[in-house]
Amino acid sequence: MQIGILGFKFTGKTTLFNAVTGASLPTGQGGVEPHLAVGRIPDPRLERLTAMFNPKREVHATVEWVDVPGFEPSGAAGPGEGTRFLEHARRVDALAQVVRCFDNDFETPDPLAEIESLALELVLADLQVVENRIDKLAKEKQRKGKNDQPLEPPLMERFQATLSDGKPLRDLELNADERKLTSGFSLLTLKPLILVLNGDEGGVPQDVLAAAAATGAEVVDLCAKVEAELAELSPQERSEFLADLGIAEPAAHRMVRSAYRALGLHSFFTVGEDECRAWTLRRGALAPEAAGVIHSDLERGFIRAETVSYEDLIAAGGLAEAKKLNKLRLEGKSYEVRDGDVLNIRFSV
Ligand SMILES: Nc1nc2c(ncn2[C@@H]2O[C@H](COP(=O)(O)OP(=O)(O)O)[C@@H](O)[C@H]2O)c(=O)[nH]1
Ligand SMILES: [Mg+2]
Repeated sequence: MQIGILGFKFTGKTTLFNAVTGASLPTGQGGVEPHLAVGRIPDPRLERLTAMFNPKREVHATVEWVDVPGFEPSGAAGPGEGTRFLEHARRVDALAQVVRCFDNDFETPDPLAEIESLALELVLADLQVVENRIDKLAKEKQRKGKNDQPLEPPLMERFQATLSDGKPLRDLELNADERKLTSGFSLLTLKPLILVLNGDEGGVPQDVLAAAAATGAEVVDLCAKVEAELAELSPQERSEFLADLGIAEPAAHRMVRSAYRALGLHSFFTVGEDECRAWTLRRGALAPEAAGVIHSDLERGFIRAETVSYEDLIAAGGLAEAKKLNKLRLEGKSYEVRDGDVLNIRFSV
């Protein structure tokens, strides 16, 4: 899974990328190359499990982050001109737009204009894809007397109407067949979007927060510069620093989890003396699919999943105690894994 960090130049994209991946790329340069790195999904629950089991290893779930080259409104050429930026945006699974809310030396911030301008660019790029597709479908129909996929023309026309209205496609209700049909087109406004309002230490103005939330996107506010500095501290130093400020965890952690949720993902855990580990799972996935995330043998030979919720395990104080309290369940193939489930897969191959 990849999340693209997008936005105008000098909004703090690379600073945020450094904060979430632990990279130390130079900032303030408005670079043109994309950068890719893996970042952990911060999860305080995993830390508590590690404290309980004292394993040799603690392994976080991860996602890949892409620092996408800055978006530049396609001025003279007119909006909708293909940019390098769009190529990179098409390849990722979710979009995190960094919006500048802090003052820099040369321009006062205009966060709402940034949000609208990028949203429009994505809508226009999708409209072009959809209209090309409509042309192709019309030609196919002329040639063959019908379309191979009869569901597609009405769907594309619905898309065209929505986009022509200036609206993203992500709010449309699509059934499973329709989703499948569209999956090959890399439509940008179908991808989950989160808005990262990047402010100064003083925070982001309330009216900007409200206006961003009104777009329907998931909104997180932070100060990327502080987050990048926090990421460079040792865990010990970081908790002391946060405790001084009376903050439970870095804002970047909230941002990462929002993006993870927006992707339709959640985590389950495996625990033991060797390793406590968080694994990424599609929301809605059943126990055998979770087993398959660990190893394909576990999915193939799946028998049962010994399951306890994170909360029950913590409340009980250990696996043996949870079992005594009847909190350890044996779940079968049709069990839908919940966020925070602690699983032990029984299998035979
Ligand atoms: N005041 C302030 N400056 C920031 C913040 N985030 C980034 N910057 C600065 O803005 C400039 C551009 O940041 P950079 O991450 O390179 O932006 P990019 O072009 O979007 O990748 C750098 O000088 C950063 O130090 C922030 O939260 N507050
Ligand atoms: Mg950059």
